[in-house]
Amino acid sequence: MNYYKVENLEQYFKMYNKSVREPRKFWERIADENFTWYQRWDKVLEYDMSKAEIQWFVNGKLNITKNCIDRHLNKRGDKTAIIFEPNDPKEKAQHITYNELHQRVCKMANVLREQGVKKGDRVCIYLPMIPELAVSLLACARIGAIHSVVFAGFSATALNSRIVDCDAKFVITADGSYRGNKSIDLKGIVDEALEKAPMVQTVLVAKRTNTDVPMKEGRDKWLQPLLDSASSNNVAEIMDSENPLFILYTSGSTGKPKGMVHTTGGYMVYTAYTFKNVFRYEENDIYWCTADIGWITGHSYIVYGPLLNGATTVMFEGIPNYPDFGRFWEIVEKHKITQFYTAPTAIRSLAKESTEWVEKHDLSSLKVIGSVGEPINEEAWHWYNNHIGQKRCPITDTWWQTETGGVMIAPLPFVTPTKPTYATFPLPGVQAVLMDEKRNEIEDNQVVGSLCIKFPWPGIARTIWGDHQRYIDTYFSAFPGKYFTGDGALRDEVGYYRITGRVDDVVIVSGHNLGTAPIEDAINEHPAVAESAIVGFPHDIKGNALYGFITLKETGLTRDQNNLRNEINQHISTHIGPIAKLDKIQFVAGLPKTRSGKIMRRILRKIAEGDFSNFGDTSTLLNPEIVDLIKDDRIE
Ligand code: 7RM
Repeated sequence: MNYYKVENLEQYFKMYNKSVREPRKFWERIADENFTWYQRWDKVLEYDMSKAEIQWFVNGKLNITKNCIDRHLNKRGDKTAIIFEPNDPKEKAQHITYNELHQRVCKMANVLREQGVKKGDRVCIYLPMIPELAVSLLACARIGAIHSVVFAGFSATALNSRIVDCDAKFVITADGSYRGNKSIDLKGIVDEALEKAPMVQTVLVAKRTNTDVPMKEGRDKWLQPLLDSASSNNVAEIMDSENPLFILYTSGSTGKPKGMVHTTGGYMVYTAYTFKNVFRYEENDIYWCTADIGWITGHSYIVYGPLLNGATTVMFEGIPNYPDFGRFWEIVEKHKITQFYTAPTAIRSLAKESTEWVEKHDLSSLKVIGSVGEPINEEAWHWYNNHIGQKRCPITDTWWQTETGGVMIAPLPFVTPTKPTYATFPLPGVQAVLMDEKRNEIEDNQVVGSLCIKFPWPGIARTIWGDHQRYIDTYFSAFPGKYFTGDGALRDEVGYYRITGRVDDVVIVSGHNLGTAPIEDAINEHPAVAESAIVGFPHDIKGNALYGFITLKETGLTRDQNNLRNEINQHISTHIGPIAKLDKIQFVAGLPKTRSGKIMRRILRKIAEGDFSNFGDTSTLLNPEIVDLIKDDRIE
């Protein structure tokens, strides 16, 4: 049996069972067969869940960039590692081979060393989706510096708090960035962020928009001239398995963002293994994940996972609707994409538009399509399946988190039969369980519980930067001995998991526990509805009642609103039950979303309650202006 890649369902069960019986042997074989280590580990795993202390491949020595790049040079030196597809379709795409990537990463690594970056230093990377971004991550990893990428759509305030939190002395940014027909003054945002970040000594500035930006003497340096004079010979730092590779901030539901720390050995093994299995990757595939590298999805499945497998990975600078709604499909056709990985929010936004945008393009190169980031509702699943996968390409609905490092639950394409809205089976090596309020494992089907993982896997984050106690409290306290995901899920009769949404998205109405996600699913099936978000609000009689914020498709905008409200409630009644009917329905122009496409329900909850006092940290919102609009039209 090929240990690395599951070929059929029987093998899946065999491997799954083996991974539960002998987890150390299971992971050891994967780590042994597929990577270059300077020194093998003494012990596969050491852990104590009560203290949230987890170590994988203890005392193993490696450098992840040796595995991402150098290891491929003999066989794949001239193969394309990265295809850069610019924002403007008229600008030529760039094909960067493994040899070229090696050169560029070595040069950048030398520049960083010359600038004084040492092993263990934090380097904040605030770059658009240009090749320098991937190169910067890898250059940090090469010299043992800890990268902390901040998505280049975040505000100065958000950037500042992340720089300060990890005490980064170095920042890599660009003059500006392109996004659709807009350009953004990135350097200006950095300058503002640094007003209150005195620890930053050096800012390296890449050129993208060629705008004239102020350069602060002694602090700011243009990157290109430094790269031009740098040597392309670089000896990689020898890293311990458990040395931090990167910090990535994820917003908690309250409070300041959490700097999740991932370490080198386990993250490498986990992203490589999951990439190959989840996307059924084969040599010469052209793989495209539409995420931004500023998110974990981009770290694990644009950069590390694909490169560890010697794959060709696409970096797209632009957005789905520029210059028109066919951009994604044009790119699929142009680069003959074989695996396409995107988020439900993107799928829904494109599904609103005419299917002519899809039909204009040849999607026959596609083999596998994936979804990530939130539960994919039934309607979006079918649209994706019918129009993009053309019923030929299995959809892999991948459930995972910043904290998990890589995919945890997902159908293996051509192995696990798909089922709309189900993420299906946990991957071999992932011991998922559902827990009830009494902290007992749920054995029954169709019962929603708290999704936990009861054994460590190599990709798990090791701590929250600077706050290990918060790490313990957030993930290891609710269910002692287990990692608590914060998500609710149920299992069907064959053992498929369906993620029902964050556990805090449950509202108790007249004593009934109602998950808001299934109600949203039902509403979204109404032909006039584009998207919806449901929250609870206090109600004298029911305890809580439901408030729906709904955006309409073009066809819905001209309808009589009260008729539409009745229809939507009727629809909920027949699909879920009268108990789930909404007390208040507000049609809105948009929903407040984080920059990664997650609806910020916390704000909607406050609006529904009529509490406008403090919306908390809104610096991660993509569309903060929508909040006031929604507030003004609130239904009493
Ligand atoms: C990869 C990523 C994590 C949260 C997670 C879930 C939700 C992600 C799915 C999903 C249902 C999915 N990391 N989530 N994937 N819910 N089905 N396939 O998104 O840290 O940014 O978010 O996203 O609630 O806990 S993340």
